[in-house]
Amino acid sequence: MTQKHCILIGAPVDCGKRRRGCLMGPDAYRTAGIAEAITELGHTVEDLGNLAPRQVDVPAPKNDKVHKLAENVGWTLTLMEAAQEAAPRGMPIFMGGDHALASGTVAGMAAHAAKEGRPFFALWLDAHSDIHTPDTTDSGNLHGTPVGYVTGRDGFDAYPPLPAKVESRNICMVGLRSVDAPEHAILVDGDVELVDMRRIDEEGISAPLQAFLDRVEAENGMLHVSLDVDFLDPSIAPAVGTTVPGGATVREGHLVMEILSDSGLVTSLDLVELNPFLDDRGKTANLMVDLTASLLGRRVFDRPTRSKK
Ligand code: 5AB
Ligand code: MN
Ligand code: MN
Ligand code: MN
Repeated sequence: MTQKHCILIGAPVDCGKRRRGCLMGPDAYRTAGIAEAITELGHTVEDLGNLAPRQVDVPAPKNDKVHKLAENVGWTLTLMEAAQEAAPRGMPIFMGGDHALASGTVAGMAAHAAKEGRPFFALWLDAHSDIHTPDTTDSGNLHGTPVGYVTGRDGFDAYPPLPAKVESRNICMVGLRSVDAPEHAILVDGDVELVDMRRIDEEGISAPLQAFLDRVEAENGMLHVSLDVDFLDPSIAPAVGTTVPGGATVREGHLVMEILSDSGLVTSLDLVELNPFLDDRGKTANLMVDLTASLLGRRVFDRPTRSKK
């Protein structure tokens, strides 16, 4: 694959939910050798270290369950800016941190695409749809709301105005198996591309993914990938607070990354929800780094592996 300049951005966001530990994520990826793995593939790496949230004051949320609104808004501002700063220089890899960080990274990357005059697409690899708003969330955990924010849903008045709204038809969610009722209501009437686990069981993971990538390519789009640890089955990726059984296997995870890599379409990546406090001897951090390596071109063989007669 063509050489990339990868920009590692530590986003120790831990305010998107109540269970603590995701703030250790960026250092777990570093410990698992993310920079070395990328360099080994012939790319260059720059690590910007860990960022900190902007300090902001916000009005009290209407829904009093909402947890740490000001800190979430502060992180959104920081990361929206960081994404736009890094994107013109290379491929940003946001090392989370919980999924609340995607409010900033996705909004920032969408703003960058708009500046470039290119359509923006997002691939959401997750057990959950994360399309709540601060008004619809029952848990009050804002890591369940980034898709709601970036698609311009109402209820985000405390957040910065979106520089560029993400078109819901340009979002593909893969791995779905836990969707709350208010999210379900929005999704069934909407045009987000939905690939739930049943569809993966029946059709395999490559056909629906390839169909989405064909659209990105046809429109010369920029593609952001948001990889939530809970996309993967908890038996292979235990280091996450929101485990849902029946997730993607190791091979499905790698296959997605290999297909993405072959497409050459990915322009930015989130690695989110890793909680190293819950890990088993670094197993999940190592798997996330291996998946990142597959996305950046690591292969056993270049295809085809079968010898021609
Ligand atoms: B994650 C739930 N829908 O709103 C909620 O891990 C879970 O970033 C959200 O996908 C999970 O609390 C957020 C029940
Ligand atoms: Mn998520
Ligand atoms: Mn999730
Ligand atoms: Mn989670």
